[in-house]
Amino acid sequence: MTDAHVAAAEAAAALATLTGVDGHDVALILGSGWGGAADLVGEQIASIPASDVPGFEAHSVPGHSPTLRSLRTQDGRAVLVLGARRHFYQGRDATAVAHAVRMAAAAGCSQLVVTNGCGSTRPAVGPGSVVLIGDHINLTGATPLEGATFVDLTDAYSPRLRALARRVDPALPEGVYAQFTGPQYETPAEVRMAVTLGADLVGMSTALEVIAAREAGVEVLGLSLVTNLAAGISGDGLSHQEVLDVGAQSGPRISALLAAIVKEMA
Ligand code: 8IG
Repeated sequence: MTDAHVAAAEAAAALATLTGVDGHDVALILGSGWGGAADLVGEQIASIPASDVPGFEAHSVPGHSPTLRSLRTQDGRAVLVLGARRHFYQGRDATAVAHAVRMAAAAGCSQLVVTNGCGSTRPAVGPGSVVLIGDHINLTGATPLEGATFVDLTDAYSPRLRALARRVDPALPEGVYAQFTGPQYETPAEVRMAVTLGADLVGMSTALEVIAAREAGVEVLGLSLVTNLAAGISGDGLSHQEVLDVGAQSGPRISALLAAIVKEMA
């Protein structure tokens, strides 16, 4: 066990004590636009400040209080909602980014649904589209793994869960997600590079979390909400307001989709 895994086990023990829920089955990371899904997934059993759990305390942003929530689905599964996502651009530490995922694995989660808001390099897949992540390209230059940890990332995004998601919504397109470090958006030249490399989606999260999940043997489903066309793809510049507007408008629809998918994951 590395220090990171010891820390994750300690966090999982604290999580069990503070929530009163001994083990969890499914973890959800709700990215930009996806926050409303938790209310539809199950009944809330507990909500605790993430800062009460070891490994989260030092990182919370003043004025912002991320929570860890425990939900119970109708069929009795315990769902852990990780509202404490840390981004690589907030300190450039892949271990910190992976902590919540590792805690979820230590808490018993065998499945992770990771969501995000992102840019699309495909004009036909515009703002408001939901895309199943089929694969990723890690452009951060970092990894949460340490030492000779040769994790297989073939089928990192579970073909079984992707097929399940397509049964819920047969029209879901699939794409390759490239994680940039951010926090700046890409230049148009960087977007062209990403397209050449095979990216359909560009964002600032997810790949490092998924690497940690796969190390832990957790089955992963990834869903992206396209909030904007990537830089240079449309004639216009990127606006953070557009990103927020698309997230807000799409919220109810994508939350219902995610809840329906989690229901089928039983
Ligand atoms: I929302 O266009 C969102 N996040 N890197 N590029 C990157 N991250 C994003 C984008 C985008 N839109």
